[in-house]
Amino acid sequence: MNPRSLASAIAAASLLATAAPALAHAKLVKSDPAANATVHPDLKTITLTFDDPLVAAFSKFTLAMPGMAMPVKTAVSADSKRIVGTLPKPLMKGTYTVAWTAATKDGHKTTGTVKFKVA
Ligand SMILES: [Cu+2]
Repeated sequence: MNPRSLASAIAAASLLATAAPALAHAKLVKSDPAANATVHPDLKTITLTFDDPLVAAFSKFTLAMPGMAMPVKTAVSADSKRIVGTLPKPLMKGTYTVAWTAATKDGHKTTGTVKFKVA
């Protein structure tokens, strides 16, 4: 490779490196309850925190016990980084799965789950 094409290869590589963050999708950075935590039945809210601002209309989560959906009302926080779910009533003892969808302004959606226990 001559120096000139090497230089353009490096330029192309650094362009790719620069472009990468723009392609990044929202990643879950924190959850409350934490993954696999055991919490009390009087849990009032579930909060998921992401690394990128979310599009509120397409970002949410559901809550379920094995074979049974549980009511939860979700909303995206004012800073757009968190999805907060409000629980209308105390939870039964058992294992719960939070299944989330996080949408970012680039139109990409990421999904994932967080499990926790109520005891
Ligand atoms: Cu993306």
